[in-house]
Amino acid sequence: MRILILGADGYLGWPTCLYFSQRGDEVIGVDNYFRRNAAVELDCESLIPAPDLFQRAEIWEDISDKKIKVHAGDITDYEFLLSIFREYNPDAVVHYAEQPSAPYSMINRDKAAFTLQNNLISTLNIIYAVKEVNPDCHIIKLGTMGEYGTPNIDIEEGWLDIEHKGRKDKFLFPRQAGSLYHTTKIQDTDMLWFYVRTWGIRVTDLMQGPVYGLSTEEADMDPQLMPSFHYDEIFGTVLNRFIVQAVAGYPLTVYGKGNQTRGFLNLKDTMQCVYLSAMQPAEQGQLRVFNQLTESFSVNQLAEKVKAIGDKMGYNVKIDHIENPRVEKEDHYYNVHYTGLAELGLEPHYLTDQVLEKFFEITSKYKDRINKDAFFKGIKWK
Ligand code: USQ
Repeated sequence: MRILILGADGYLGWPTCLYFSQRGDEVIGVDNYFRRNAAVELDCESLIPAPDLFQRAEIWEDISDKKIKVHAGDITDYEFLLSIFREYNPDAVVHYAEQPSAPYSMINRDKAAFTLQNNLISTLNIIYAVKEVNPDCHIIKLGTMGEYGTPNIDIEEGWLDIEHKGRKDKFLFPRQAGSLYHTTKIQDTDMLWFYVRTWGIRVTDLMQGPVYGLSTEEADMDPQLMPSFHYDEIFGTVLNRFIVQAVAGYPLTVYGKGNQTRGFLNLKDTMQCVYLSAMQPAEQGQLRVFNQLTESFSVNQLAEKVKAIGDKMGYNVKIDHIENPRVEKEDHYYNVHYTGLAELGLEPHYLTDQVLEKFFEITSKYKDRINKDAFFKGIKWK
């Protein structure tokens, strides 16, 4: 398969390039280095020093004898994206090239406008490039579980059957996001659904929960192949933050009551989910939605797990409850249905004590690089 990975420099993008390449697919990776630049601007750089895409591709080629073609460029520039599609004519495109942070989108008007512009125009450009170059190309879009919010009913896998005044129909499951970033993902879904209905394109929308971890089969071959890894308030997801906080001797930053519950997955499972979706594509004229998570935890449960393993390893972990900077429900119902990816063949890597121990071991090697000022800057939702 010839696969185009947009956002190839990121936490998920780079390991995805390696995963497909290792399995014999032809990989083209594109990135505009937005996150690298934003991390410098906001003083919250990756824990692990990540060579740039060109250097990484060379390191990978030396190790594996496999080539990943890389391009630096901005896919909101339609001519640039079109030139990539024309040059490679991919069978599938994976869209990670979005501004991925809820706190970033809430910093100020400019960051909000950037998030809207980047996320919506990049998605629109992909749709147009697919139509213009190869309408059969499968779009794999990273959505988020945060599109659904925390409704007081079960969360179905993308769609909801509704009976109203004696008539029945099927709709996208109701969406109600908790940040402007999450809102752009809803808008993406709506836009993709419109073009699926209108142009008959094929789309898989992966509603992903927060991802944790560092280790993948390929990244474990050489530390220089590890993903960029953020533990700061802006780009770090909650469990990744807690591990690095524990290693640094910084009290774990549980926001508010800590009963907020989300669906999580191991980085290794993100790779599997995207790969399985690519190998078993959506039909033409289908918007296929999968809920991409393997287990649910509250923030308190995660903090307790990190403390238990951290203490066992001699870290003396403290847990702090700080005023919640976000506007979100701290007590809520959460029951998500997710069978689609398992049916495609997903074999989950659960959050075991061994996984946590290994996570501690890897991050502790980079202890000297931890910037404690990045743990909490206090970006408030209002
Ligand atoms: N939280 C804390 N303490 C922290 C950080 C977060 O209590 O130090 C809480 C948050 O308030 C929230 C939960 O942990 O209730 C999850 O926060 P998060 O920062 O791990 O995740 P989120 O901002 O929702 O975004 C992340 C990714 C995003 C992805 C999303 C999936 O950055 O790209 O879309 O996870 S989901 O959360 O299901 O919407």
